[in-house]
Amino acid sequence: MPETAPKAPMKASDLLVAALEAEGVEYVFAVPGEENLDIVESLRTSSIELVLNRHEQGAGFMAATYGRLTGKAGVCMATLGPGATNLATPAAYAYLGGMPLIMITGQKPIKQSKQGQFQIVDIVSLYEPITKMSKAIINGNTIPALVREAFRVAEEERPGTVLLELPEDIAIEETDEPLLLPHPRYYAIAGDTVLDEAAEMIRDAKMPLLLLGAGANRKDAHAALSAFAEKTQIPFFNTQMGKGVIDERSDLFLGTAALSDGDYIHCAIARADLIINVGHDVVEKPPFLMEPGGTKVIHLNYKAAQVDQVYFPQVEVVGDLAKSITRLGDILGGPLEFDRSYFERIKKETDLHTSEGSNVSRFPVIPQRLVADTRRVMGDDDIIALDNGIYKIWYARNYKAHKPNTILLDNALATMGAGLASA
Ligand SMILES: Cc1ncc(C[n+]2csc(CCOP(=O)(O)OP(=O)(O)O)c2C)c(N)n1
Repeated sequence: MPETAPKAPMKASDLLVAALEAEGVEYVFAVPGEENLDIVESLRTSSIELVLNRHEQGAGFMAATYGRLTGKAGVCMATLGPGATNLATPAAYAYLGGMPLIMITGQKPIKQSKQGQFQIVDIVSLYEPITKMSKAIINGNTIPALVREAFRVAEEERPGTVLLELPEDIAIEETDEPLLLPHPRYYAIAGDTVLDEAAEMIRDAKMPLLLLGAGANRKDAHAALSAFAEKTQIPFFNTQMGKGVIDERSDLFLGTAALSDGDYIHCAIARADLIINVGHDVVEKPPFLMEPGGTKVIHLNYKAAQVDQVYFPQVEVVGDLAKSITRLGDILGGPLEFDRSYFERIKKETDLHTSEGSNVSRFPVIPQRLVADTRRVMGDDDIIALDNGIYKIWYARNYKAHKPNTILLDNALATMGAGLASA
């Protein structure tokens, strides 16, 4: 790994901020406290902008959304005790939602303290179940390795939350430890054997469907997936967090699995004999439920499937999503031949039903009209950020996303409160 030696011993908080700069951090979203003052001072003379918030939860949601949209970990900061506990909801939001987030929290001195247990909570243990990694920095010399590891863990598939706690007396230590610089990350490519097996299953299918989930929105898989659908002419549907991966104005789009059951798209799912699942994992509310002996599933993702009572795919194509799907399209060659008439009927019903009420002038406004009006005024690249409630379902079902990640909603923790901060 490349490394750079600092010119002279530096303060640990300066080294921490230098390590954040080396990771490309642009913003730290924070409600700082007394225990973060050294970091705040180190940030003041850095290239990183400190974005002050009114509540730690908002800072966490903002940083998580930065991570969700860029793939680079967003960073937020809070003080010890109550500041750190206020980050719990965004920690769980990013952990379940697969968003790279790094939370830096302060702490009282750990070598010698005259505070007793005032404001002391075991934050590192508290966060263990809702982070991918939760660690205290107990020696300034470990900062370069810990920060590099934090970014690796937060950003690597499946992305999520990391907590680093920096106590006051460690922040002022002197250290001459060199930085460890990041390097580009490449994911492994699925092997030919499994790709051939998947292609054979697709060729044998009588009514295959393509499903796009959150994982396909996290990475730049839009072009590869659009080309795959175009080439094979397999109809697709998506999860709420997979909206927009392929333009939903496509003739092949059958709808979003916004409701749990009983929608037109569920009729298509019930008839399908194979679902090619790209990027959905069981953390998001299930778009379909597998049953023993029922519809077969091919799982395409960066990681193998987490098995669940409702999810146990027969074939797993594990590796770089875009590369796997392009390879699969090459093997299949061209449009698949199968009877599409039922799926075409579903498409007609879905389009009819999701556009119903678009022009109804009633007061108070009905959800269908509100969604339609929002779509009318938004450009292709414009982003809407939603909170939670029934209205989110209306948007997920009726709003046609034209581009990836242009509808930001939470269908994993499904927390209220994230919408405004995300925006
Ligand atoms: C932090 C949090 N608290 C509570 C809930 C449970 N919850 C989900 S939707 C909802 C009500 C939302 O009401 P409103 O914002 O008026 O939207 P509507 O459902 O009427 O569209 C509640 C309390 C939640 N998801 N997150």
